[in-house]
Amino acid sequence: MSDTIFAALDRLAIELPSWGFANTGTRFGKFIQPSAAATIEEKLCDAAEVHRLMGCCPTVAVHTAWDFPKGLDSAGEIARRAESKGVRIGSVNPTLFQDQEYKYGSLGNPDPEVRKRALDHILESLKIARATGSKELVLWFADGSNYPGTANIRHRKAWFEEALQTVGGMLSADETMLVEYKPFEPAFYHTDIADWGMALHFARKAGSQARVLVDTGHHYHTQNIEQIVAWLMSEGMLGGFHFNDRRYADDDLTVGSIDPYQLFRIFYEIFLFGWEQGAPPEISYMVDQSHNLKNKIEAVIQTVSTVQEVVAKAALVDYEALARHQDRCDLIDAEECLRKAFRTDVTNTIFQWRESRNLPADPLAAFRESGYTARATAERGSRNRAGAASYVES
Ligand code: PSV
Ligand code: MN
Repeated sequence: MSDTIFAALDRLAIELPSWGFANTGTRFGKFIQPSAAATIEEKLCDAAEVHRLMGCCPTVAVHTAWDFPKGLDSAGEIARRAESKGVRIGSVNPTLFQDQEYKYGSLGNPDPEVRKRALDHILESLKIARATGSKELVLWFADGSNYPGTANIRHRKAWFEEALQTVGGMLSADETMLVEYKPFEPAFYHTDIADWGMALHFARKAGSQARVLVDTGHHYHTQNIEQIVAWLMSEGMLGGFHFNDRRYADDDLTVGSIDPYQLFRIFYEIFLFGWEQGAPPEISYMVDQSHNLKNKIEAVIQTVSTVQEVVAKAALVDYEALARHQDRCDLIDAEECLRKAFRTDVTNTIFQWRESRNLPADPLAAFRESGYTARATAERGSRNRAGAASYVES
């Protein structure tokens, strides 16, 4: 058992989002944490602290407008700072949703000037990716409309196709572009890339370097996410994940906090595919969560630990026996292969793996003992409190 789990954990790398360490909020407001990061420097420090404790988070996803306000000019320096802290810049996410110009969309905007601006921003993000050593662009669009009849859905589709083809055509063989989908929010009537079928369509149009990104929070209730994962893998089109959990919609809750079995079923499909192919598929695993109430770094440690637990369990499924049971339609025996693995307590084996890799067995306890939050509060607290309209000490 431990060899299987050790091998699975050795292979697992999880990218952390820079925005997961900053004070973010809901549309009803922000609750300020005095220790939260505000600058890219601080976000990199926080991510590096998680990597120091977990050993499996070597890269940090960045959002162009939030992390590179000076654009390309600061990119090389930011990459060097990341490396000096022991991490690297990972996926670059163009920010195509907050500027006033994007009120009616970015690549789907009826105004050709705005579409050009959005495309230029993606191309600038590609240059930033290259200057930081990143090989991945992750594209999420807030484009859509709120009322029937207000947008020409087909024209917008064509504008997306054209722009994504342009970006895809500029990528070299070692670069990828992942297209993310989301059924609604901020648009409430139609969304230009609303589901995995639309994302797959655009990724195919964009050429050989494009794939689909599955954000686990971006699905309707009861959607069978693992089936989407299985289909995308069988088409060679699954590029990556944004991990988080949801109860109602895109809630950005800690992955596995609501439905750990669903996360397990996703990894089961991935391991089954890898077992059949003789090698694990190449997939980027990224976290996309912003915690408003939990201590941000602790929540990220909890997140990464949860993914490790679920991966360890999925690795334990007896895939040979399972395949036999599936062929014979032995339903109970087949299902029990999953249930048995999911029930297995992998805690101690994960602790042993960490110790064997010179990592703290209990990273959450190690983080709390480190005094990091107190130091960050001392350094950042007065600025963070001053930046908040009203601040209540907890
Ligand atoms: C949108 O909800 C999303 O999932 C996209 O990945 C964004 O880049 C990210 O969240 C941060 O807002
Ligand atoms: Mn996402």
